[in-house]
Amino acid sequence: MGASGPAGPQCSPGSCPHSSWCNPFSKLFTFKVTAASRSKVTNDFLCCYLSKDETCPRCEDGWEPHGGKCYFFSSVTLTWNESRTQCISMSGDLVVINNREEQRFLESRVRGKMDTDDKFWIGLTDSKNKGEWLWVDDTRLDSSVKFWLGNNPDDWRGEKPDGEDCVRMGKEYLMSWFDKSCGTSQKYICEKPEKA
Ligand SMILES: [Ca+2]
Ligand SMILES: [Ca+2]
Repeated sequence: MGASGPAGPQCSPGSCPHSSWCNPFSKLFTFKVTAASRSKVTNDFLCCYLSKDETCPRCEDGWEPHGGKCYFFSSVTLTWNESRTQCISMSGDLVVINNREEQRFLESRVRGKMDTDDKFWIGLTDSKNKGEWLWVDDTRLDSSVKFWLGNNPDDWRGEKPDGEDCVRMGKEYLMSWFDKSCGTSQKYICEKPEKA
């Protein structure tokens, strides 16, 4: 729409009055059309819609959108705690895998990002109580939504005497979770909601 579009700061390049307006099917848009001045809202919507690729990214640079969430796949390695701190500093947290579809997406994405043996921390740990696997949002691991590989979790003590209390994912299968000593350095996956 550019120079011929409605005047006002909300239509300047690089801004959007409300990113939800970029979605003509969103409830907010429907609500605004009903509740506010129809012509103004339509203008704002058109402005936003026509330039949405530039002005309404769903995720920040470096984050990948999927299913209403944004995902960050690190290229550096950190311990599980350091990884979590890093995700939180970017307004997210380590990824919580809520269903099979999300696991499938993540598995397909890490596949192209792994060197020989590196894998990615996810937000699952039993460091509070051995054997009680909790996600970083404090939900308990659902027995119908788990993707351990082979005989994991095995709490192997060959590497560190306190065993393996954190979970990383990788390997080219849907079943791709391994418990691992939290103090080892791994790549990691952060998750946060799309921009409102
Ligand atoms: Ca999730
Ligand atoms: Ca293990």
